[in-house]
Amino acid sequence: MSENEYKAKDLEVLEGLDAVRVRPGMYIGTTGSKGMHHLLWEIVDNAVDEVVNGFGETVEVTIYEDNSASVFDNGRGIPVDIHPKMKISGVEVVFTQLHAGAKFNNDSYIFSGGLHGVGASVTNALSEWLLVEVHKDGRLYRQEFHSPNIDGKIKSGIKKTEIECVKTTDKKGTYVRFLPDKRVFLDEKFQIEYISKRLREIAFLNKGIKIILTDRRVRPDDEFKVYEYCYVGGLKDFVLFLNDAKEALYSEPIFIEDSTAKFKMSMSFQHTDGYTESVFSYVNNIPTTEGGTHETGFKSALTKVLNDAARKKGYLKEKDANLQGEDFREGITAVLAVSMQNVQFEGQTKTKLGNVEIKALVENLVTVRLEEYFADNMNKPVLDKILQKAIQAARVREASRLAKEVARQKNSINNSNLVGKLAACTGKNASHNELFIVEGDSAGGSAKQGRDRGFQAILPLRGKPLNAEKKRVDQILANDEIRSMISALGTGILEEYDRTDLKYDKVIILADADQDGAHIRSILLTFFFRYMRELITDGHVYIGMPPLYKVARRDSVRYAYDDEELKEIIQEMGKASYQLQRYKGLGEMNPEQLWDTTMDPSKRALMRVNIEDAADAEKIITVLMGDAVEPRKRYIYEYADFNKTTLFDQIK
Ligand code: 1YM
Repeated sequence: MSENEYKAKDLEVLEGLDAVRVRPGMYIGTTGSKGMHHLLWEIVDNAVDEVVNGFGETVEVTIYEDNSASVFDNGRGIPVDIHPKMKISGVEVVFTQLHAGAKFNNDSYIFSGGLHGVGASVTNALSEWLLVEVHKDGRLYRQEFHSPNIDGKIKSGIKKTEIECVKTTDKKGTYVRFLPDKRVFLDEKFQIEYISKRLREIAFLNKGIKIILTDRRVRPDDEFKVYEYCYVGGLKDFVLFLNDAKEALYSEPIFIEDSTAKFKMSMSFQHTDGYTESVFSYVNNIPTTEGGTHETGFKSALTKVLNDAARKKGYLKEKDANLQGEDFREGITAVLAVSMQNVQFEGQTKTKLGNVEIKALVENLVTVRLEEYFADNMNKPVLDKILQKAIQAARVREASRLAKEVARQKNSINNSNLVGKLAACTGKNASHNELFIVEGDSAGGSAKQGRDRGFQAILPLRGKPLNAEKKRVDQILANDEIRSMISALGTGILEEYDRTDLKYDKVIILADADQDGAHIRSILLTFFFRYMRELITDGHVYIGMPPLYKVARRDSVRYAYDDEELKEIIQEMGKASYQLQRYKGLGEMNPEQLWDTTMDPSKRALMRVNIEDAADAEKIITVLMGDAVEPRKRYIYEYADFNKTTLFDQIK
C-alpha cells in the first residue's frame, strides 16, 4: 500500500515541466549526448515543418561557444496573441505546455515530424534559459524562459519575461535560442558532425528547402564553419550522394514522387556493381531503421515489376521460377520517404512503420510508375543492366544454397545414397585408402572382386554422369551418380568443401580406353574442377591405366598399355607363338587380371591429374565441355591417347 501512496504523492508533485526534469529519460531517452541533441531536434522539427509546409524557405542553425544553440526559420512566426482559453500567448503555450501546439489538432500542418515530437516545451524544461523572438507583421516580439533554483528546488522552464514587442522589423519568422542545462547534461557538448549529418539528411528529404548550419565556436583559424544544404533533386540527390564512391550501373537514379491531400511519397534508387543492399526509409522525416509497411510495399512492387519485365524480355523462360526480391536488390541503393498522419510505430526500437494501409498504397504507386518508366524504350538499357545483375545474383544465391544444403545433408546423403553402390574398404586410415570410380557395372563387379578390400573401395558408375559444364548446380546435384560420388568422398562441395573430411588419399578414375571412356573421364574431371577444385590441387585425383592388349604365351602373360609397347613385346618374343587379346573394355578383364594390370600398387600405372594453372585448365575444360563441337572432338581424340601428358603427369 505504501508503494501506491508514494506514487500518488509523486504524481501530485510532478506538475507540468517539472515532470520532465524528474524523468528526462521518458521524454528524450537519455541524459547523454543523444538526449541533449534531442533538445535541438525538437526546435529544428518545428522550423522544418513550417518551411516544408510552404511558409518559408530557410532554416538556420547556429551552435555557440557557450554550448547554446539557435534555430531560425523565415516562416509565419509562432502566434503571439493571447490564447482565449489559456489566457497566455501562443509562444508561452508552445514552450510551457507539454504536447501543446498545432500538431495535434490543426489542419495547417498535414504531416509533422513531431511524433518524436514531444514538443518544444521539453527543450525549454531541460534548458538553463530559452529565448524566443518572433518576427511577425512588422514587429519583433520577445519572450524569455529559464529554470532557476528557488529555495533548493529547480523550477523548470518558467517564464522570465512576458511576451513583449521590442521593435519593428522587416523580417518574418521564428528565432529560438537555448542553453542545455548542465545540471542535466553535465559536460556534454553539441557535436557538429552529428548535427550536420542529420541536417543534410533533412535537406535531402525535403527537396528545395535550404538549411544553413554555422559553428560559431572558436576555431584555430578563427573562422566560423558554415555548412549549407539545399537539394533540388531531393531523394535523387540523396541516392547520388550515397553512391558517390561506388560504381553505378546506370547514371540516373530512378525517381518517383506523388502526393495526395493526406499522403506523400518520394522514392529513388540506383544499382551499383557491389553486392550490398542499402535501403533507407523514413516516415515524416524520421528514419524507420526497422523498415515497416512502406518498405514492404516498395520491395514487393520492385520484385513484381522486374519479374514481369524479366519474363517479357526473355531473361526468364516460361519454365523458370521467378527471381527473388533480394536478387533485384543486390547492389541497390534506395531511399523511400513517406509523409502521413496518425503514424504508428512498432518494433524493438519503435522505428518500424506499422500502419497496414500504407503497404498497398506504396506498392500500387510504385508498380504503376515503374511500369511506365520501364515501358519507355529510352530506359531499356537501365532495365537490361538491372535484370542481368539480378540473374547473376540468383545464380550465386542458388549455388551457395545448394552447397549449404549438401553440407547439411552430408551425413544423411552418405548413408542413403551409397547403399548397394559403394563397396567400402575395411581400413579406417584415410591417408592409405583409395577410391576407384569405375565405369560400368560389370567392370565395377570385377574391381570389387579383384581389389584389396583392406584399403581399396569401389564406386561403380552406371552410365554417364552429367556434364558439369552445361548444367546448373541444382541439376548436377540431382544426378544420382554425382551425389554418390560427393557422399563417398565426404568433403562437401564448393565453398563448403572441407579437405579434412576426405576419406581417401587417392581417387582413381577407371574408365575404358576408348572415346566413351575418355568422355566419362572428362566429365568427372570437369565436375571435380568446378565443384571440388582442391581435390585436384591437393593432388588426390588419378587416372587409372588399364592395358590395351594381353600377350599370352604358354607360361607367361604380358600386358601392353599402348601400340608402341605391344610392338616391343612382340619383338622380344621373336619367333615364339603367342596369343594376342585386345581389350575393348574393362569389362573383358576378370578380377585377377584387373588387379594385376590396374589395381595392384606394385605393378599398376597411374597418372596424377595435375592442374598447375587453374585458368588454363578451365579453358581446356571449357573447350571440352562447352558447346563448340569441333574443338571438343579434337581434344577428346588427343585425350584418348594415354601418352599425352599435357594435363597429367605419369607416375608409378
Ligand atoms: C525555430 C523554431 O517553431 N516555427 C514555427 C512554429 C509555429 C508556427 C510557425 C505557426 C504555426 C501555426 C500558425 C499553426 C508553431 N505554432 C504553434 C502554435 N521555429 C518554429 N513557425 N502560425 C504559426 O500551426 O497554425 C506550434 S508550432 F501552436 F502556436 F500554433
